[in-house]
Amino acid sequence: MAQSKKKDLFQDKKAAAESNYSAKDIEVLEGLEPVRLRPGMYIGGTDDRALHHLFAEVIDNSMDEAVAGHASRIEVELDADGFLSVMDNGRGIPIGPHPKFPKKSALEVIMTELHSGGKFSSDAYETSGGLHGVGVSVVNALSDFLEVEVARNKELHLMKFERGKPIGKIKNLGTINNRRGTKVRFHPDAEIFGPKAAFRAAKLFTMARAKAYLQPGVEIRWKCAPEKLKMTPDIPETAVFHFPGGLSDYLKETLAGKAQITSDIFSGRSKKDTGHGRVEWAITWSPEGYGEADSFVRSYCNTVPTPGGGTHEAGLRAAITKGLRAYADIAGMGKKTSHVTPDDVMFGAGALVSVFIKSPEFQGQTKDRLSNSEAARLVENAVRDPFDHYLASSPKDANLLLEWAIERADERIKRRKARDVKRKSATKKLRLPGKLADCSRKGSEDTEIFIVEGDSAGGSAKQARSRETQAILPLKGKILNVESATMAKIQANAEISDLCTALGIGLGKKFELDDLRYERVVIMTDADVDGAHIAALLITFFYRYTPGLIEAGQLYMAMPPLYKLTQGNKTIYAIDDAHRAELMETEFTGKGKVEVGRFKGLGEMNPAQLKVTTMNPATRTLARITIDNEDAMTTESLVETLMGKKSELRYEYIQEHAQFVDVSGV
Ligand code: 28F
Repeated sequence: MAQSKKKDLFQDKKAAAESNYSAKDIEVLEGLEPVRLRPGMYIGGTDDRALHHLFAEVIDNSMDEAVAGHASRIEVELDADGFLSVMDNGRGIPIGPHPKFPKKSALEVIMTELHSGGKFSSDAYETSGGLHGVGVSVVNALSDFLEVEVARNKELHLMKFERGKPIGKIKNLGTINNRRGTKVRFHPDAEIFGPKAAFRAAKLFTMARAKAYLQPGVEIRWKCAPEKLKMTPDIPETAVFHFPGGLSDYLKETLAGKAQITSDIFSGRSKKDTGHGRVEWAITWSPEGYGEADSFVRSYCNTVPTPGGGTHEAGLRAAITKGLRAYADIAGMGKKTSHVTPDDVMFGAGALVSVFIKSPEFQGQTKDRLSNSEAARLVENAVRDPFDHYLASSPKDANLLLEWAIERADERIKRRKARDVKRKSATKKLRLPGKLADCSRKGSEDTEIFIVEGDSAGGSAKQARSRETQAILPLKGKILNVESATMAKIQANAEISDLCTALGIGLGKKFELDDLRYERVVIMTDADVDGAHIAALLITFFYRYTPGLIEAGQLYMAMPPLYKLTQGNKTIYAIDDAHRAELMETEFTGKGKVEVGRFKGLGEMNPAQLKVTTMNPATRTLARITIDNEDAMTTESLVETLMGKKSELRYEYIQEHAQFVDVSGV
């Protein structure tokens, strides 16, 4: 969107705020604007992955028609000019007047209003993947051109859009006899995705094929212009995907002839629909691994991939682990399997699980993890009995699988012992930053590293710590703001490379939680504006380059006290104003004045005070940093707004939130 236009929008909103437009007008103003202003909020970014999310949104709507039994064929076509078409032979998007916007057709509303494809509000669909994302109106907003054809009641209708705005009215192109359904043809907007952005044939091909595995009844036809296949000659110009064997076929394709531990794949689908949804699964084990990975688990909800895993995967793991343990007990191997964990059982597994449930909830930074707890029960209950039968009916396979899991457990324990020794010896070899005061404990269990602001605080922290389990890394001033820095700049930054060396970790894809040299990473900065800024810079760094550390719940903030309260020979500490008020009420008798001292910074505290208030696990409080999975898109956007380059977003954020700042207490 042109810069000037963006300012206009702000001016309009500001003007609106000042000249009290009614909310209705602002509502009308917005329409799809928020989508173009912050695409990251809706499709997780504007990179290649986000671009292909547009295709997912469109085909998911066709898949919903197929899963609901109204469509049997979907056609996907990538043209030489970069336009992508998806067509189904379903009922066709309704084109009558929309109940809420009588002047507009249902089609126009669904294409131009956010979240208007609301399939849950109607009983048109039992389950829907389409609303897992954000709906086709988002695709419309982010396309410089989009046209939709609806063949319904033997009439063909056409409507065109540019960047989400209708170009003319819906057109009736007359009678059509041999066709029904919906076709969407669109081109991603270079203003959003950049001039070089283009759909990749290989990715579209793989995504379309996966959909066919997930809905055995549907046939998906692929067509691609030869110009789009230059980079990937192994992708054909045309193909037909139709897999009656469902996930079992999918898994066979993935295995591509790999050796298996058991004689065959264990697969199935839930029998009766208990009203809680239905499940399909396929699992086998291979000693060859899957490329880089030891195991291969792919899960889906209403045909939508859930790369972040979730409760359905947990249900599968539970059923397999409990089933194998139960078999071991019956076979008199219970003792030998007591140390076997679900990770050991799933090591080498190639597993697919696909659930169909009514109201899926997704979590994770890109909303790609299923969080419905009923999905775990649904899958475990569906898989457990058939798995018990599978094991009982082929004891040879069952024993092979059991031995496999026991070997994995033994190996894991050996590896952990070796790693602990390596860690300690590596510390000697590893060029650790000189300023790191490391802890003496061998293993990482229950050890922690305090990242401390400034040398003076670092000094008293080194005296206050427990040498056996607590390491101190003093930082000089503010670290680089990674939100607006290139990877090259980040890798060249001395403070950040010292931090990574001390933690023993790599960045981004190189990050392995197992490499972490401590169990907890604690940010310990002054409780003032500078300290807060340094903490924000560090948290931004960890969020962007080692999110796994936060998701594992291993990043913390120390909570140094703001106040020291003394009455006679009683001294206690308060971490903030509210805590001080509470302690004044509950901890002191009426007799004698209570001295209130305020700590300006960590350096002001003597080691004994720092230890008891902030570092000693027995007496301190730590705040664990978490990503708000409920609405992680907000986290994504908030980090971008507060730490990113687009100052106008910060301006708007401060404007919107300024009124909540309490200036009285300054
Ligand atoms: C290429 C993309 O989007 N296909 C679609 C339908 C069919 C219906 C529908 C869609 C909003 C609230 C229902 C028709 N008749 N392909 C597609 N096919 N949306 S999107 O309805 C959306 C309404 O609930 C449809 C009867 N019921 C539903």
